[in-house]
Amino acid sequence: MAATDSLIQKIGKAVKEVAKSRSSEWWYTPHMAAASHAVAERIPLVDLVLEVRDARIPLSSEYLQLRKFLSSSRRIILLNKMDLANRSQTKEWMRFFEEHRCMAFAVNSHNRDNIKEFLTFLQARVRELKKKDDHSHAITLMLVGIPNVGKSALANSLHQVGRIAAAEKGRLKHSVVSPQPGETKSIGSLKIASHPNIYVLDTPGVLHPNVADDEVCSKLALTGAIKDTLVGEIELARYFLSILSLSDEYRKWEKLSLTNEGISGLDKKQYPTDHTQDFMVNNVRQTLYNAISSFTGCIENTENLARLVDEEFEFLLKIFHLPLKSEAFNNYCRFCT
Ligand SMILES: Nc1nc2c(ncn2[C@@H]2O[C@H](COP(=O)(O)OP(=O)(O)OP(=O)(O)O)[C@@H](O)[C@H]2O)c(=O)[nH]1
Ligand SMILES: [Mg+2]
Repeated sequence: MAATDSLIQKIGKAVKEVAKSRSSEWWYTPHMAAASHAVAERIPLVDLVLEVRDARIPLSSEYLQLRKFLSSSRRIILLNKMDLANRSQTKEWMRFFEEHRCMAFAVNSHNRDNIKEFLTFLQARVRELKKKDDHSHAITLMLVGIPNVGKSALANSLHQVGRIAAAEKGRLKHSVVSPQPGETKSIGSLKIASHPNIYVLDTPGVLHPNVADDEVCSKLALTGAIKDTLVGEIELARYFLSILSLSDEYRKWEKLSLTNEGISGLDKKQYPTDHTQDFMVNNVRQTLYNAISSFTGCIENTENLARLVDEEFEFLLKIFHLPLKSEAFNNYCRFCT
């Protein structure tokens, strides 16, 4: 998409700069190298590998190290965070993987019914495996993937809906889930079914040692596989706003019930305070909807798109009560010129 090219290049360049400097927070951290080795050692030992990808970027979030290991019959691709992806595009991706003879399943780790359905699918797969290989031992599945795609959330959800005794659920520890990439540092095991016993291994997220191309870097940064601070939060926000402005997604927000005055214009008594965040989200959406739909220039043109994004930025700074000329924003403007 030509209008976003310069942002993609900037983000790609920022990631490459960090990778070159090899600071403690670079693209491929020492703990990733160790984890990559540990995961590779276990691949031949486990019964199935569940490769978790981000449903919004199913190709860019591939765990590339798997390519050299597996026949597709021992791998299931999971498109996690399906709730954040476009539904019809996810269906197309599922068809794509089917055509490429890859087993794939779209999931939302936060949705209990969806996870139950997935567990049933897994148990059926395990029964097939047992028929073929006559396993008498417990079955082990391993979750692998790049950082922040939801491996630990999925491991916990499978354990929580797991077909195991209540006492086993209480005793076992859970994986730590975090919005920051790189949270899981070691391999952990959770039981998810009995008769036969099925265990799932949660593993640390690992990127490929070679830095990806600019567009992949940008997508990984935007969806949270790379720390925002590594890339530059303002570039990322601009990249997100550009994609949003060029897509039709914002049109869904037309009918939001907030007034143009936003939260400050609401009768706060009507709304319980613990829902403030929902109203903030609605307020942001409505503001962006108004900014994009009232913009008159052709946004396929790079300069016009940049102008629209500037306007959106100003509106957002107002909503969040941030100073219009913050130091970071000034530095960014200097960087752009
Ligand atoms: N909306 C949504 N968020 C999800 C889903 N699955 C996980 N998340 C969120 O994504 C973030 C990352 O989840 P984790 O489970 O910690 O990801 P991870 O792959 O284990 O990350 P690392 O341990 O860093 O490799 C958390 O904020 C989760 O709550 C999902 O299906 N939908
Ligand atoms: Mg994790």
